[in-house]
Amino acid sequence: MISCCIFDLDGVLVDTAKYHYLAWAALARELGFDFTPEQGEATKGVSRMASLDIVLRAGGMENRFTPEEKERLAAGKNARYLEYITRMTADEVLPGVLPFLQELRAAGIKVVLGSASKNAGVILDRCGLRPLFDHIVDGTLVSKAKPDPEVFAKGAELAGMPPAVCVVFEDAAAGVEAAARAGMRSVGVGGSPLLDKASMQLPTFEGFTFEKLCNQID
Ligand code: B16
Ligand code: MG
Repeated sequence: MISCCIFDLDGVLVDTAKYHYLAWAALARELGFDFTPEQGEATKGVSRMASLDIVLRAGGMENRFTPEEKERLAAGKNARYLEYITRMTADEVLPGVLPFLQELRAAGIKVVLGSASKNAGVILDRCGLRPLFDHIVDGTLVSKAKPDPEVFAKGAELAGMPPAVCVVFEDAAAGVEAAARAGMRSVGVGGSPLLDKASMQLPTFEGFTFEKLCNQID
């Protein structure tokens, strides 16, 4: 039985991964090195400070900065990221997402957000998605980053649902692992081979329905 669907945000409902990447790449350029899209893959789903460490490591600068300087670098990246996301519109919700969320709500399935992002609220408001969620758990409410299960465990708790009836939708390997550690099944969204541990794969939400979810998941 499935009674609760928990959605990651970046890369599942909206394609903000491209904005994260542009902002990290700009920071790397300021520091004097290139941060490639391939290197950017590793920042998906992980926290802001963990992403900064990935960027600095790519430039051989992992031991260069004090914790205070790192906070400043991360704040600079976030300011640039905010410039992108405060211009987002509902057009940037990924294809098929809206009808699927609406179908879940009409069927009485709990719809929960489980995102690592501290900017989730801005994105949900800009894209008009907030009213579709029963509960929102984001980076402002959790202290342990994915692959820790905290974000999904908290979402299920708020919804009053046991893990066995929850399904997590994720685009990042760290999120798929977090779902498994929370005792939940997961749907790997976007078709990356890095998601092979998910219970099922979903290249796109276009044409996807609750019935297909129930039939296709293990
Ligand atoms: P912020 P998700 C994650 O969001 C992103 O995938 C990841 O790239 C980012 O570093 C993290 O949020 C923190 O984001 O800097 O906005 O707090 O995929 O868990 O929705
Ligand atoms: Mg994501």
